[in-house]
Amino acid sequence: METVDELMLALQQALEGSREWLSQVDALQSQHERSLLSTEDLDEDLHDLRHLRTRASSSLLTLAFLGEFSSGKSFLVSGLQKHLHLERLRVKGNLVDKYVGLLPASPKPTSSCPARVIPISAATDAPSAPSAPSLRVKFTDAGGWEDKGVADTPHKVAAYATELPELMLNRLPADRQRQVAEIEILVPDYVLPTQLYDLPGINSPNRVHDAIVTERMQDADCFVYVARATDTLSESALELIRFLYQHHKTSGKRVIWVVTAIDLASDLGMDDEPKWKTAAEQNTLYLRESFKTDDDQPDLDFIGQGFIAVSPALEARSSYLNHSDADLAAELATESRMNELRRLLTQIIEVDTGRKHADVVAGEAQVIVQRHRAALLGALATERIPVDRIKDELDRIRDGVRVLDAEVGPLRSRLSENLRHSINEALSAFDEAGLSRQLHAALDEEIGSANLRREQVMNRIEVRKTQVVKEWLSASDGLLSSWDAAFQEFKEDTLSSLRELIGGLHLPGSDWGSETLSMDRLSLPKPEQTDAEAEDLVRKATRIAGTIAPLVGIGAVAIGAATAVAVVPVGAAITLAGLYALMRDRKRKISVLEVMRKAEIDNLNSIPSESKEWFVLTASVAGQRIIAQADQILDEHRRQINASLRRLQRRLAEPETMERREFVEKLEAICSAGAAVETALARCRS
Ligand SMILES: Nc1nc2c(ncn2[C@@H]2O[C@H](COP(=O)(O)OP(=O)(O)OP(=O)(O)O)[C@@H](O)[C@H]2O)c(=O)[nH]1
Ligand SMILES: [Mg+2]
Repeated sequence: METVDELMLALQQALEGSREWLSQVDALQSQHERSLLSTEDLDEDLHDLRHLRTRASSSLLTLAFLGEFSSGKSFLVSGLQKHLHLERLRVKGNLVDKYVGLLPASPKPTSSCPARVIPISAATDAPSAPSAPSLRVKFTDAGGWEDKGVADTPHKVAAYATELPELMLNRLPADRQRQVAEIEILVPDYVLPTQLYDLPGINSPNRVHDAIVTERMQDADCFVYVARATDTLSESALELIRFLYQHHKTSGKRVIWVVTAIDLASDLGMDDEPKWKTAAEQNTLYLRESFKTDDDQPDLDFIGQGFIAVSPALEARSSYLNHSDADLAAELATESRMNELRRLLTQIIEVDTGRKHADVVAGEAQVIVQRHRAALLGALATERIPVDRIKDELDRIRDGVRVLDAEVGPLRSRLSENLRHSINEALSAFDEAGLSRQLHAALDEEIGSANLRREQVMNRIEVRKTQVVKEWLSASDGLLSSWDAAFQEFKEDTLSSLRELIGGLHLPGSDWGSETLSMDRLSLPKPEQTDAEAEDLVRKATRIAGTIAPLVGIGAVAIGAATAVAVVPVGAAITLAGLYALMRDRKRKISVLEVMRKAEIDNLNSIPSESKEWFVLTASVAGQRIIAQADQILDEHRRQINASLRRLQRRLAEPETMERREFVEKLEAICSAGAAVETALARCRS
């Protein structure tokens, strides 16, 4: 098997091949003044291919960083890409150190928004790709990303990342009243092909940020939990770690544990070990105590090898000293242990995420090439129709269009009905009473004798709930596996209905068409779905969900749906993260221990119905996504028909010329070149 490096090289070449091929199509149509593909589509797809090349070279791993306030996340994110720099300033006559990173850092808790640090490659991205980090901002009042220019000063980034009035003054005047949803820093010079998400904690006062955190957790391949080396983990961190636990349990994603700022804890303790070492060991021990499996063993899937210790600040100091004292600089770089963390990340790319990312990128590019090749084959076939048959062909297609247009509407309603049916079918496998019994069997005794006022005890109960629900739902005859089957059937039905409808009207060159209409085409989303599309999806899904399960208050539905969009991964296995948020939010108001226990035991009864509501909503969004994609495919088919009609009309009016013959020959050559481009992309898929 080829290495990830070889695979990436092949993918880059295949993507470049795809881009060149599309440019050739563009050249052919302008040279012969014939329209083959819409120029708008072509421009957009050329842009998407460029973007895919960037992703293929720079985004082989996505990490979501979480940790308590001021734990050192932002320093670490900047440091990993070697964008944390030490500056020595003279303040009131004294020399002081100042670290400057990509993201604002502050020793005081500030509520900052979610931030992404995305590597871009100047060679492959837009020709105008900047050579310095640049800032993009998404506001809550508008959909897309807005460019805010070079991220040259920490103040500029802080102006958008935080909502402190004195910092917001550094925004553009028009932006001062706006609320930021998320920021993004694009870095052209980076050391790891990794996207880094710096996330504020959960339960932020800002609902939008909460939803983005959930969404980013879904995107991420792995999570990084960051703790400071100067303290050890305590109960205050448990809620966040449990949140991670629930995400880990439902998604299987790995957690990397990091203690940072070890330069601040380098003095020796009683045992003659530096304090950071003790902190890392203590923290690992704490995890082993707090997260146990059924048989009372530490949950090693979650804990892994435990905490890794690093200091981005030491590495920044090392770079600062590199010119004046190379030996000391090398020593500090080793002491910072940052390369150990990078080695671990590189290993994850090599054994795990690299191929997965390559597969998705190649799949998205394949869909683009396939679409255009289908259109070109259609054009070619039209050109080959003998002159005396053109008029019949025109009549035949016009008749077919009438039939097609009449069938599209009913198909749409049938798909929604099928989805409802699939969800109900999956639900029939969901034994709510069984889950309730299981929860009581696993927890009643423990709760009955527990001191529920202790966070550690509550933690154990919450961990246990997570385990029971997860096991119940993912058992071989449980809700998730029956949904997987029902959803697969729904997708296959949708695909064959589409094929039937599209195949019903035989366009010139469309013998090849059914091949283009693959499951990939139906289930791979366009690279960036616009917010308007996502919102619309939520609305539709809520409608479907509403007719199946009675849902709690309207507010909860809206929030649930907003996050549900985010929690449905491509391929749509159901995740339950949002469900746990419901469990977590349950207020425990009762003060007497006995009553608390009883309430806690009663609470178990509501978990099955909450699971059900959550499932229905999440499954609806997954299904609506497929229906939206089917809609797009039909729209495109309609456009192809129109193009065929135009071409046939043009041929009727046009005499046979040398120019036309030459054009047809070139078109033939381009169609076969397209097949080769597609094969090259297919080879990059695992
Ligand atoms: N000496 C030293 N200080 C560090 C290091 N990492 C973080 N710090 C300090 O800790 C403070 C907080 O770090 P941040 O990176 O802002 O922490 P954060 O987790 O992003 O904080 P919030 O975003 O506010 O939650 C910084 O201002 C630094 O003073 C480190 O490796 N060494
Ligand atoms: Mg921060």
